[in-house]
Amino acid sequence: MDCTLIGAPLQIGAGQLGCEMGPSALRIAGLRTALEELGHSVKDNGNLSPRAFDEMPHPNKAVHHLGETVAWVEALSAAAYEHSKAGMPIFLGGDHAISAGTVPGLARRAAELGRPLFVLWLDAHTDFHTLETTVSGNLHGTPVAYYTGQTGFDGFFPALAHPVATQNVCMIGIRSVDAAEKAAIRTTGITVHDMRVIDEHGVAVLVRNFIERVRAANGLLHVSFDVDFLEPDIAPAVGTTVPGGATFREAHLIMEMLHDSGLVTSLDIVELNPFLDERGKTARLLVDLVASLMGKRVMDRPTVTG
Ligand code: HAR
Ligand code: MN
Ligand code: MN
Repeated sequence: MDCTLIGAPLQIGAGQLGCEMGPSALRIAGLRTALEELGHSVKDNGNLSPRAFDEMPHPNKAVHHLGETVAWVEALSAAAYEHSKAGMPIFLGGDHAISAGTVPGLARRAAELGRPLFVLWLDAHTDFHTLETTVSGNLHGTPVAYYTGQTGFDGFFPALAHPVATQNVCMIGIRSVDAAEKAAIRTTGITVHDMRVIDEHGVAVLVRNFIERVRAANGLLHVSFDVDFLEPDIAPAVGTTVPGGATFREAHLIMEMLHDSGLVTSLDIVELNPFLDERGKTARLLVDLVASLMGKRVMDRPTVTG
């Protein structure tokens, strides 16, 4: 496969600084080599930067860095559209606000191809606030509401030409949802698999069901991987750790199943804050997980049972 690495060192969407170093840490942890060893060709497109921007006030006084975020969203949307023309774009965040740009750009490409875009959202959080409901004002808590076309961004974020259908969004790993998000998400078609669902059923059946839906619809599949999806003990390098996350094997299994599906067309790796890491262990784990997504397996065959 032809992979394109696109750094998006956005950090002001999060409540603490450091995600700006995420793309560097992923590169230093050996992302390119890991992909090349699997036989992929890799082009590193370097890091994006936003156009010049002015700060924008918002009636919700909690909202901060809106002008800067909007400038990034525009740059990322254009880059995602461009780099999804051929090969597999891998966006190196940066905080999760980058997905407010990547997903709309990919949705535009999908619309052009006449195929639906599906999003697998691996996260502790639903990120379903609007500019009006966010209490923290941290805009990494808003991308899903934006790219699915909820009201509450009008006049601030770019108008959305191709909102992602809520029925095409599946969240796994959820364990921290604010009251306003909970109320809003209930009325949508978004599939929310919280940690309890994983405990009761295991990740495999959840992923398999979603993959089959994507396949049946001839969809493009974007995977958005937030570091806080993982259990904090194995992935401490994130500002919003929540206990009770996905284990090492659950995360790898999801990646391995996604690889075998052959359906994944793009990827975000977000919220890595190397300032909070322990000797690079989170960055290295993320590189290993991307390798699993891109074909690394223990035996040279998919797992066979029976
Ligand atoms: N819901 C909380 C807020 O809006 C926490 C959002 C945290 N989001 C991320 N990405 N870290 O998932 O502030
Ligand atoms: Mn997130
Ligand atoms: Mn999160």
